[in-house]
Amino acid sequence: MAIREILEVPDPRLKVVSEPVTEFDDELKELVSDMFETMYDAPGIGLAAIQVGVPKRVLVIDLQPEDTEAEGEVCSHGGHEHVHYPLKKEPRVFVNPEILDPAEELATYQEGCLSVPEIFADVDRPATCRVRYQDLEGETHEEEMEGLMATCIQHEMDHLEGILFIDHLSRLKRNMALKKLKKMREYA
Ligand code: GNR
Ligand code: NI
Repeated sequence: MAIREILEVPDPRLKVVSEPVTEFDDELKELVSDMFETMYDAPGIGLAAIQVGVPKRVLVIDLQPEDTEAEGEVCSHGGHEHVHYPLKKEPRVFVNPEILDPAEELATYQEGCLSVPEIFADVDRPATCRVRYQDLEGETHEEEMEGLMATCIQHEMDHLEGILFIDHLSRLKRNMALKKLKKMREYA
């Protein structure tokens, strides 16, 4: 297990179209295990192999919902209180994923990307979709996705085609985002 380096814009490797996986071997399992470790460390809710420089059609996702069944920790600041619950681990692996029947209805989420640090922007995407994918053993599955899961898998699928969420913004907004990132790096 190892944390791998996450590529950031403007690394040209982020524009590469990733290749299908054909061997469901130990190298694939090691890649996926490193991708989880890298994603949890970042932290993020999804990661595509190309973000660690491997041009293969492999995604990992863990939305890590709050475990409201578990004991929460009361946190108070600024006069109001809220409860923090531990995060539930729900690791998912998608090999050679395909999107089937995306809904016409769109949903808007504020997206971010580990390869475009500190930048957040609203992106519209089909609200639901079906995903056909293989698991680590090469078995094929199909699943209906909605909500944040649908958005996240579409964001990750874009990485496999060399597309970043900022590519969905107007040129003006994308240039503003990239300028902001450049400024932040100057002060870092
Ligand atoms: O951590 C991430 N959060 C996120 C939020 C909204 C929509 C998509 C994402 S994916 C992102 C991690 C990442 O860059 N995956 O490629
Ligand atoms: Ni991303």
